[in-house]
Amino acid sequence: MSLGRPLAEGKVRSLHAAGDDHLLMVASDRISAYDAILPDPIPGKGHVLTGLSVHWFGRLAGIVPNHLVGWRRSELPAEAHDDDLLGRTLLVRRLEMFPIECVVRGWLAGSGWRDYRAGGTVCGHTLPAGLRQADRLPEPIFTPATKNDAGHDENISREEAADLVGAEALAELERLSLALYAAAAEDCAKAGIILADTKLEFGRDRDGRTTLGDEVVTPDSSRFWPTEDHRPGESPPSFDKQYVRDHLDAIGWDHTPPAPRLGHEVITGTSTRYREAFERVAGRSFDHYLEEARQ
Ligand code: Q0Q
Repeated sequence: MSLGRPLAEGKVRSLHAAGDDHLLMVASDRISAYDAILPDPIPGKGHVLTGLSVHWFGRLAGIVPNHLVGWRRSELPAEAHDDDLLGRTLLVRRLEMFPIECVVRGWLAGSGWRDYRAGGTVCGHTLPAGLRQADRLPEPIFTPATKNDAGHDENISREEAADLVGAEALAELERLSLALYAAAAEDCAKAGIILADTKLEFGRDRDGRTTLGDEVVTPDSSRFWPTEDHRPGESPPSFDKQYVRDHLDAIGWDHTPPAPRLGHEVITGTSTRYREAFERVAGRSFDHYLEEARQ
């Protein structure tokens, strides 16, 4: 039995209907770098990112309800019982998603660093002068974004975000996002990982309750930096994608698709980094997570 045509497909994940009130979210082993999907899948990546979302949904449930219904074989519909799907498939409640991405930044990187260099502000937050790339911010900031027509994230001010979702809803999304980031960043720090930023998505459930959706604090939705390698002023090494980026830079790829092949060593090294990220952040064996997914 297969899942059939997806309702929606992202770069590395797909959404499938599971009755009127639920969806199946399936994570692939595809990896993207410099906005391009690479031709070589990374074995285990989809399972690691799904396992991390399962971990964080449980860990953060005290702050806000979430859309996760099940992930073990016994909790999934028959069409998701394929051994290849177990551990990388979530059954979630359908939500009315808010049309903004709720990004929280504790450190200056990516588009935050780009916007700060251009004008000293990020999403309307005025930051101290003289900050360097990868500097820690005085306090975490809520920096919403929307998807533009080309599908790229566009940073917007909190006022613009309020125009999209309403002032009261935005205040709640900001409060929840900052609380979720603080809790996750504290856990990551204990695991020797800087959670530089994370992107969260929320929706309303059938009772109108604000509910955490999408994936949560994964290497695809967040920047994970090994604490020991952090050097302010330099582009920090990504915990999971550094082998890939170093390889692509070393062969001089100009970031124009199609992306080049990765080779066995980079693929294997990256697969190992994902398993390591899971075990350090979730504090449990990746193999045990896979066994539990088959129950
Ligand atoms: C929903 N997406 C993201 C996406 C393609 C994920 C719509 N619980 C939900 C969710 C969630 N999560 C969504 N819609 C209704 N209820 C999530 C952007 C898109 C693949 C995976 N889009």
